Amino acid sequence: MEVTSNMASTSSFTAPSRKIIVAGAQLGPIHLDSLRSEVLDRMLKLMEEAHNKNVKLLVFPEIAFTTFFPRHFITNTEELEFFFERDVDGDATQASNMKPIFDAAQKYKMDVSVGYAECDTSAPPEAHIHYNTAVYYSAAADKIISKYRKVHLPGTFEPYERKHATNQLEKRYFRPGNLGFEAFRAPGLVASPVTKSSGGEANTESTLGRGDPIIGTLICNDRRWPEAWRCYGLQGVEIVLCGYNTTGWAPELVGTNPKLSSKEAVKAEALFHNKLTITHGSYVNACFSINVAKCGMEDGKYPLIGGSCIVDPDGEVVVEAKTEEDELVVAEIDLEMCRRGKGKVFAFERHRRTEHYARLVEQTGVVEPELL
Ligand code: CDT
Repeated sequence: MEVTSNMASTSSFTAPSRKIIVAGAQLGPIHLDSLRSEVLDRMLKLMEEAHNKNVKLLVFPEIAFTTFFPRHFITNTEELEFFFERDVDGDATQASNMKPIFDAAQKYKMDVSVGYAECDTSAPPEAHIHYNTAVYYSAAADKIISKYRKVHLPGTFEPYERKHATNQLEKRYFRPGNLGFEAFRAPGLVASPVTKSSGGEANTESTLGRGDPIIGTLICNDRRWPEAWRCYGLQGVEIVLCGYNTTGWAPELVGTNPKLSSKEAVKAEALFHNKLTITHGSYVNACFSINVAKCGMEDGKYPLIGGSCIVDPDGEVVVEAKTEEDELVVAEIDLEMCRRGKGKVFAFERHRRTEHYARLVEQTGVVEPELL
């Protein structure tokens, strides 16, 4: 039998490498009075460093260009609009703060995912329709090939009553994402992928795990929701990208364990919960994840955790940030590693029991069993 490039299961066939050098570009603190141009310079510096390390896919955090403004109660519309990026004619590659990022990505032939506060310009400006968004720019396609809008918005609409509480007003400033959890394939990242034009057909035995990488995006709080990971897992996701701004101290929001006696212990717990969610999500969906913080003490007194890391499909942390400053976390990942989990313990088609999962989509809050 003749061996063709899209035949995975023939014994004499050597599969092309599916290794990619990927990185998270952790950002240290950004303050209310930080200049956009300074932030942009920091981001471009990280991109240059990534390019020097031959990175082909780079992930920036959630709301990368400004301080994490949802901690502030802002009632003046103009003041609030300062934090939002406007797509020009629906094309974020032209948005003024973001264009230099995509230009550099094209120069370096590097894919980039970046989080930002989006003002939806397809609606009239007075409507102020805002989302917490991340876009994925593909260098090979030279355009944005995926947009994701954060679904799970944490916090409250009204500020907390306690005077010095740290607010989390995402429910006030953003709408819940309306684009769902749509995985996508990114071209140009692996050698000789099976494609439609090479005669491949998706979801056949011989093409599974041989196409262009399958990617899904989460934003911060989304990572705490296994449903979100599973939506991507069910699309065969191989890399999940997740930027975050996670507070190291906000008892009102987090429901901090009252036994923790110091702010350091509370922050350590926040770091632990971060790692718990991303290692779990990566393991049970047999995928890599690139998890990237904006971190450090913002606006003088609001701590954000670091802990940016790349996790493999076994749930192991491959590389982790050491600082709470601008820092790259880089790893070479082999997508072939996803096949083991996807083919065995998490072979969904063999082991899932959807006849028992109706509650997951029919019910939102908790309904306890009848009292005894
Ligand atoms: N930015 C963001 O989504 N922050 C939330 C805070 C929730 S606190 C448990 C997060 O999940 O990190």
